[in-house]
Amino acid sequence: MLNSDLTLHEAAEELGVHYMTAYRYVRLGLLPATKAGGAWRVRRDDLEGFRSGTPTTPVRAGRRAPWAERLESRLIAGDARGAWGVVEAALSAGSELDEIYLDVLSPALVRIGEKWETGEIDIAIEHRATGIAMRLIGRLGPRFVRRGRTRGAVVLGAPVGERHGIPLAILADLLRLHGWDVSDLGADTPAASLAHTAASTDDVVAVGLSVTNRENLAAAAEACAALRSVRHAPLLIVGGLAVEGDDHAVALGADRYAGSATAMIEILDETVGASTPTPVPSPGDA
Ligand code: B12
Repeated sequence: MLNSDLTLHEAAEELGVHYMTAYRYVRLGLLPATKAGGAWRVRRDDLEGFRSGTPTTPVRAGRRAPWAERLESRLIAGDARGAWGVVEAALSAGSELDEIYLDVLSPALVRIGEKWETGEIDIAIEHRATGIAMRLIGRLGPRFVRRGRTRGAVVLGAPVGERHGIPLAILADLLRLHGWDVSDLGADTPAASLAHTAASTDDVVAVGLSVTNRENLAAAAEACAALRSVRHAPLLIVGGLAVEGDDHAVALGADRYAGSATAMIEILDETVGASTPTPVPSPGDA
């Protein structure tokens, strides 16, 4: 009987809380639960784990809460509302917008990738989790936009064949937060289209190319060559899991390597953005 499932009503009763309170725990990712036949089920050991866990709140303690694990659990369960609940709870507990991407969503996706790689979860679960992750990014995106004059335009894209577009979407929002006007062309962009977009206006100061899958490195080199051929070629920065560092980036035909959004922001600040101050968020932003 130790690991027998409980209904949410039974779990609430054992915890001595109202059903809706228990439901809220599930939605916030605090109490692991799965949905079977339209009803929530809670494993006994998860209930015990929850019962013996350190009480959460106040705000500072909340910042250290394991939001990534909670989000991972909601993503794997296919629970879109619960996943958004975790994001909201993390924000209410004091997490910054960039932390939601870098310390909550990204580690959750990495863990999901590992679980897929080891066969712990099926590809369908990973695809469903990815869909929810994209919807979370869609909901958070507008909060990253800063008012006022932008510091310049940046074009982002991935080479032909590269289907990992989430890294770009995250990178785009993080750059927007720092005042850059970003055109994210997303995954699988033809080299000629990337080059055309980069050349379309004079205010494109940089292009960021993301390569996750090593099989797409040749296409990345082609994209770099096309971008190099445009008049007033902007600064070309490559990054992503498939790129091994500075020498590799230069060998692909780029100017610079950046392994993270922070590194790219620093490069932009040093090279093209020194004269343009970061717009200050207006009250009520984010
Ligand atoms: C979601 C996902 C998918 C989705 C992508 C959907 C989408 N719209 O993006 C789908 C299902 C399509 C997919 C497909 C595949 N995937 Co996949 N996928 C993932 C997963 C789970 C999450 C990816 C993600 O968004 N990560 C979170 C982001 C934010 O992290 P990130 O990539 O490190 O990006 C950050 C930094 O690196 C940096 N960065 C990234 N790019 C750039 C560029 C610049 C310029 C800069 C400055 C910074 C920068 O900033 C980002 C933001 O912080 C990862 C697991 C993982 N470890 O990430 C596997 C993973 C990337 N996939 C993998 C594999 C093997 C595949 C497939 C080959 C599987 C298959 N056999 O079909 C295909 C390849 C498809 C293709 N041709 O591209 C492997 C890659 C191994 C490798 N490096 O070769 C991983 C690591 C899974 C694993 N553990 O094995 N995948």
